[in-house]
Amino acid sequence: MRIMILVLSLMVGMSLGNVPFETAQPVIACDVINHDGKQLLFTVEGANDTVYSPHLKMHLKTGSVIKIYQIDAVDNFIEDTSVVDRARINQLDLTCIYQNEMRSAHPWLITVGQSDDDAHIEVFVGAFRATKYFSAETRPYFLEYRNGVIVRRWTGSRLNCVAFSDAEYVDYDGDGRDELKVVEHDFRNGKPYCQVGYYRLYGFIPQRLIFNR
Ligand SMILES: [Ca+2]
Repeated sequence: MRIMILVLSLMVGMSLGNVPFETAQPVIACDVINHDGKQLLFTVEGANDTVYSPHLKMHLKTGSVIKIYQIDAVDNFIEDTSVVDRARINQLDLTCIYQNEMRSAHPWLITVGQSDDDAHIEVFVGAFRATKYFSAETRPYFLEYRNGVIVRRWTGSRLNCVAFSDAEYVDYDGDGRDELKVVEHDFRNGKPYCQVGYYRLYGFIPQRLIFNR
């Protein structure tokens, strides 16, 4: 249910009406979700900087704004929201229904899902910033889209590990609710290691349900 946008290319000739989706703002990451009979596209977009994660030893291209679009053409709905590609999105008729400036958080990843009993949409954003006690690294932002706005649920310095390189809402255990799958990175005895953890918010606190590696 998530599409990481890692390259900017291939979009020549693809357009949204007369305005190519890509040209208005560079799209860094996006995800699509079915919601209340509609389809919504969540994006991280806008020009910002490229940051370097000392723990992941990789560069991350960041955006400046979170936007939500309604996909208008009913007969154009995305059938499988897990495999939507960038070219497909550029062919859709989109109406921007919300945007939220997040430049200072340096967002580089977004994934959306439904992990509890209410109708609000869970939104997880990969941010990158320093905190009071830690130097700049990837930061988990658990947000929620409710009543037409994005609100903060839980933002913290880290989950189980120092950094994460990917995240995606998926229904891991098949119970109809999405868990947040996070690819996390840490050091053990001085050596880097990676694990995949599955999280869900209980109240306002993320709890790891299981990790499988
Ligand atoms: Ca589940």
